[in-house]
Formats: sequence, structure tokens, C-alpha cells
Amino acid sequence: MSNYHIKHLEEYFQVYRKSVRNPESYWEEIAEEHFMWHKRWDNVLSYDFDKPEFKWFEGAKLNITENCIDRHLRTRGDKTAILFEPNNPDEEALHISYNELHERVAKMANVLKSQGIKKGDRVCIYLPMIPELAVSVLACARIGAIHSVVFAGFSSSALATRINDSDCKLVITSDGSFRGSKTIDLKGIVDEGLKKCESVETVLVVNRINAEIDMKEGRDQWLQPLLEKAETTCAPEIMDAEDPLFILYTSGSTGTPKGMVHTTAGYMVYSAFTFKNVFQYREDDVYWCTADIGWITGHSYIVYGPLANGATTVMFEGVPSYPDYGRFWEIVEKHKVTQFYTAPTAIRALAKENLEHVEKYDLTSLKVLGTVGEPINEEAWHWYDENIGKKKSPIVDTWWQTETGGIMISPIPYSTPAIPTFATLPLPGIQPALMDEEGNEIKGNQVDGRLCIKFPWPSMARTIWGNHQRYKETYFSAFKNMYFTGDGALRDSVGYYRITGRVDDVVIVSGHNLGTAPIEDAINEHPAVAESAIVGYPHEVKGNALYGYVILKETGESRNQDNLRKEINQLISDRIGPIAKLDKIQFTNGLPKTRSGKIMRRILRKIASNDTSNLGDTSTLLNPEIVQEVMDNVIK
Ligand code: 6R9
Repeated sequence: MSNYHIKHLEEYFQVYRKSVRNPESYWEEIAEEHFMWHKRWDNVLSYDFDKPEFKWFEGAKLNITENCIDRHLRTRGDKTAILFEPNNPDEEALHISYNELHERVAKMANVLKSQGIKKGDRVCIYLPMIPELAVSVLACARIGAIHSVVFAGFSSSALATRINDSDCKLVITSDGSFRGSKTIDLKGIVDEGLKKCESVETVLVVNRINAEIDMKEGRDQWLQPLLEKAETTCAPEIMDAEDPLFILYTSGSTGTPKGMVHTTAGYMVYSAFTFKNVFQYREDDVYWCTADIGWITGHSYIVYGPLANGATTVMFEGVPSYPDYGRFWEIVEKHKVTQFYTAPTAIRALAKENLEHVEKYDLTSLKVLGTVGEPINEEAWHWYDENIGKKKSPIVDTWWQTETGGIMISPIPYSTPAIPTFATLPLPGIQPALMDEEGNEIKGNQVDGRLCIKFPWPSMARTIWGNHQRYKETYFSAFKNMYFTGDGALRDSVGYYRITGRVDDVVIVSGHNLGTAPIEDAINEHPAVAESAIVGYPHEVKGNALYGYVILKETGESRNQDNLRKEINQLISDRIGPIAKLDKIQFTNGLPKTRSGKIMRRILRKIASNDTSNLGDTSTLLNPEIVQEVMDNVIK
């Protein structure tokens, strides 16, 4: 029986039991058989939930890019590694073979070295979905630099905050990006952001859109001429298993974004193993994940997981609506995509459009459909199943997080019978627990609680960059000897898990995690605003949208409310990015508060969701009379 590739349900249960009975030997066998090491580990796992500290494959030496590229060259050198589909369908797709990827990564790595980047330095990558993005990520890993990819939809101040938090020395960006019929001035955003960053010495600029841009003397350089001069081979830096591979920022319920740190060996083993199983990947498949590499889904399931398996991974530069709503399906037909992985918000948006956009295309190549990022509603699940999978492709509803590094709870296609809206069963090695508010584990089935994981797994984030204390408080303090996910879940009568949503102050809008606190901080900067509270409410396409309650200062009360709304959203756009804009803003004289002064968000959430039948006991509030007033002025 192979531990690495599970092919039916019986096998899943056998493997799962084994993985839980003896996790060390389970992961050891996989690591040994399927990866390339310069030195074997001394110890498979050591951990301490109190510190907290987790070490996998300690003592091992490796380079992840050798596992993702070099070792495939002998057997798959000419096979397409990255299949780049440009924004404009008239521009030719690019098939980058493993041989070519090897050379491109080496050249980029040599350029980084020539700019003084060495092992352990942080490099910020702020690029659109073009091949240079994947190549830059791998080039950093080649030389042991720590990449910090910032999603190119973030604003200049969000970029600056992330660059400063991890003191990046170098930024890789482009002159601009194509997004549907628009172009975006990425370099302008970088220039603005860097006014606040002292650590950055060099900016490397990819020419993507032939824009006229400012190049700052002594700091900015075009990448192309440097690449042309660079050597075509680059010896890999030999890394320790626990050396950091990358930092990726995620929103928290409070304050600044958290730079989740992932390390090398465990992340590699787990992302590769889960890719193989969750997508039932086979040698000649063409796999496509529509996420952006700026998110964890892109890191693990566009770059590292697929390449570690020698797969062909599609990178799409554009958007699902350009030139029309059939674009995704056109690409599936054109490249004969076999696995398709996207987010519920995209499915909902496409389901609203005319079915002609789907029916025009031949989708018979598809074997597995995936979803990730937020709970999928039944209607969207069935639309996906009927119209895209034609009821023949299993759907994998994959639950995981930036912090978990890889998929944690998911069906295994052709093995686990799927039920709409259920992420179903934990993958091998993953031990979920549901906890009550008193800190007790809720055993048995047909129960719900807070979702925790009670045993370490190889790809867990090891710390928050520069703030281990926050890592401890956020994930390991709510429940003893457990990792707390921040999500609620239920376990049904057969033991299937369904994720019910966040139980903290993170709202997932169109699949993007947004902390409410940073948005409130942005709003409160407005001179006319005294106080604000942000909550999520259900939205047909986005899953959740944001609703803001804003108390104005006296000076603001005479102002035109529509103008104020625009200014507030502009401020949010500048501080965080357009994804965090509010759909509705209600101006109010007060907010319901507890006697200790805490805003009662539970009540505000219910009011924003038009669900006021059961507000609970409001009599103990500091200001119970405000509830009716807020309700009377709600924006429908
Ligand atoms: C991979 C990713 C993590 C949060 C997570 C949860 C939500 C992700 C889900 C899901 C229900 C799924 N989430 N997958 N909720 N069903 N299949 O999205 O990482 O951006 O860090 O978000 O997303 O709330 O806690 P990240």
C-alpha cells in the first residue's frame, strides 16, 4: 500500500488510522520515498505547544527548487511546467518547460545574487500573474532568500507596511499590469509605498505593459537586461529543514497584518502530498488553479505543490469576465484542463451569467473540480456540479488557511462521497477537534464547536515574523495543547466536517480575509469620524460584504453624507486596497456597548443582516436604547 497516493475510500481509512497512530513514521516514509535530500533528518518531529515550537525533519538538508525542478529534468525536461495564459486571449499562451524553468530560475537567482541578496534576506515580490512571479519565488528559494509576495491588488500603504514589517531589501515589480480591459500602474504604487520604506535598496522592474515610468537613479533597474547577462546555472543553496522559506501576510482580527513564516522541508512534503491526493494528479494532467500567487493557495497549489510533483500548472493573468464571462471555460477547452480549482465567489459570479458562456465550450477534459477560500453555498455547489462537472467530476471542497500551509480537510476525489457544503474528512495526519467555550473537547457526532487541530502537521506556520508572542496568543492560547483555527465547524452523523465560518473578527469578502480592526483604523483617520464599527453581512456573490456603522464628530454632522461615504471608502482603498471598501455605511449617533465599553458586534451583525428576530438580551448594555435607533436607520 502506498502512503503517498490514496486511490479509494478503504485505503483512505487505513492510511488515516496509520497516520494518526504513528505520525512520525507515517511522514517519514513519505519524505524518504518522494523527495530529494542532501542529508537525512536526525529527528522527524519535536514539538512543544507551550513555547510554541514545532520542528519537522530537523537536521535534514535540502533545497526545495531541486525538488520542484532539477530532479524532473532527466525524465520531464521538455514537459511544460508552467503554462502561461495571458490576459488578452489574442496573445499567445506560453509553454515553459522544466528545462526552460530551470534556466529562468537560475538567471533570476544570479541577478538577485548580483544585487547582494543572500541567504536569509527578505525579498518582496509585488507582481501581476506573469511567469516572472513564479520564477522570482523560485529564484529566492534557490538562493535561500525569504520571499514575501504581496498581492498586487494591495494599496501602496498596505505594501509599505508589509515591506517594513520584514525589512525587505529588494522589491521585484513590473511597470504595470493588465487586468481585463484596464491597465494598472503598479510601479507608481511601489514608488508611493517606498517613500515610507528605508530598508529597500533595489527595485527590479519587469517590463510587462511598455509603460512610461519613472526609474529612480541608484535604486530602480529594468530586469530584462540584467537577465540577459546572467549565467544560466546557479548552484542551489543547501538549506536546513527548518530554515524559513517564505513570509506571507494574512489579516488578523486586530492591528497589523501577521507575517506567517513557513519553513522548508515540512511545507514541501505536505504541499506536494496534498496536491497529489486532493487533485488525484496523474502524469499527463493539466492542472489549473485560478488563485493569485499573492495568496497561500497560489503558493502551495500553483507553485510548490504542482511543481514538486512534476505537473503542468496553468498561470492565468486575467480575470473571469474578460473578454467575456466564458473566459475560464474557453481556457479549460483550449488547454484541456483536467483539474480546475477556484473560489466560491467566482462560481457565484459566473453562475449569474447566461449559461451560453459555459455551453459553448467542451469541458470533457475535466476530472476534478475544487473550491477554496470560504464556505460554498448549496446553490453554487450544484451549479458547479451540473454545469461545469456535468455531474461526472467530483468536487473537492478544501478547507485550509495561510497558517496551515496546505489543505487540511477535504474529500479525496473518487474516494470520499461528497456532500454539498461539507469539506468532509481530515487528510492523513490531520487531527481536528471541536471545542466548547469552556475549553473542553466536544466528542461524538452531530455536534458543533470551535475548530482546532490537536497534533502538529508538517506545513504548519512556525511563527509570526518578528512577533512570536502574537503567534502564541492568536493560535495556541485559546485552548491548551491545540492549534485554534478561528473557524467554527460542525461534525455530522458520519463524522463529516462542515465549516460554518469565522468566529473572530475576520470577514471573508470574495475569498479575501479582512480584519475589521484595520478597516476601522483607516476610517477613524477621517477628520469627521469619531468612531466606527465594521461587520460582515451575507452577500449573494461575494459571500460576505462589509457594513460600516460610523459615528460622526460634530464637525461632520453638517456634511453631505454621500460625499462622506465616498471619502471614507477612498481612505480604505488607500490604506488597505479596493477589496476592503464598504458596501453600506450607516451614520449613527451611537453604538451598542457593554458596560466595559466593548462594542457588541454580535448585535450589529444581526442588524446588518436583517436578522433582528433574536437579538438576545440587550438590557444589560450600557446604552440599550441605541439598539432601536440603529435598527430604524439600517441601510437595506
Ligand atoms: C486557503 C485560504 C482561511 C480562511 C479559513 C476559513 C476560510 C478556506 C474554506 C473556508 C469554508 C472552505 N476557508 N477554505 N471556509 N470552506 N473550503 O483560503 O487561506 O486566505 O488564510 O483563509 O478561509 O474561514 O479560516 P486564507
